[in-house]
Amino acid sequence: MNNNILRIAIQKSGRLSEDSLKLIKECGIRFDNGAGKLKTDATNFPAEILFLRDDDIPGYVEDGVAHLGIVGENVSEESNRNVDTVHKLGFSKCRLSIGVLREHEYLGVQDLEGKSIATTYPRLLSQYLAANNVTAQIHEISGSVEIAPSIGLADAVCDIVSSGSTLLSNGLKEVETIFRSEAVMIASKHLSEVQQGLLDQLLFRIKSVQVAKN
Ligand code: PRT
Ligand code: ZN
Repeated sequence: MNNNILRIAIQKSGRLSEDSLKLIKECGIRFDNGAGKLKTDATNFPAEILFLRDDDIPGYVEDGVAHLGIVGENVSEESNRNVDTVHKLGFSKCRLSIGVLREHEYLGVQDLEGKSIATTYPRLLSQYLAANNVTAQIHEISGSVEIAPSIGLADAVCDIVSSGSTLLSNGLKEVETIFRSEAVMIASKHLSEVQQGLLDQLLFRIKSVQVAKN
């Protein structure tokens, strides 16, 4: 493998994609992002861009297949992969919250004792419950989490919230925020000296772009 280039993994298609591409371009890195491509070479910087599903990015970075990745902190933390979080990027802000049916009179986290909670974030949820001495049943499901309480599949949900309108339209209310997230840059723990130098250059450019915006 070429230890003199940086392979940067970003989300192929989703909420992070546009801002990830914009950030890379704002750093002055040029590349051809031909539609449908899974990998592209930068033309003026020793880098390659990989386009992946966000959930796969922490694992690729841990394994060193990619050297850098842009993902939500929620995905990186849930994955529990051994990577370095090198910079917070300020976009795709959201929170991981617990929601219960609107008519449920919720008095505090102890109300979750013995309840079932549907989520795609079992690790972050179990950490939160343990920290609060609550024992609840975690129902891991892969999507459409918010519908679970209204169809009797679970008493509560733990899912990503941004505006709150999805909770609302499913008859739920947000009762606890367990994690606040934004897009972050993660890096492999096994960078060559050249790659570390390239990362430093990139971080310098990212910070300059962020300062210029504030
Ligand atoms: O296909 P791939 O696996 O790559 O993408 P994905 O579908 O898993 O992820 P995607 O593109 O939906 O989200 C990528 C990242 O964006 C997430 O990991 C978060 O870090 C961040 N993000 C920011 C969000 C939201 N805002 C968000 N609102 N991720 C998901 N949502 C969903 C949430 O799951 C819920 O269904 O939007 C709904 C809630 O939104 P509101 O505005 O109604 O509260
Ligand atoms: Zn995903």
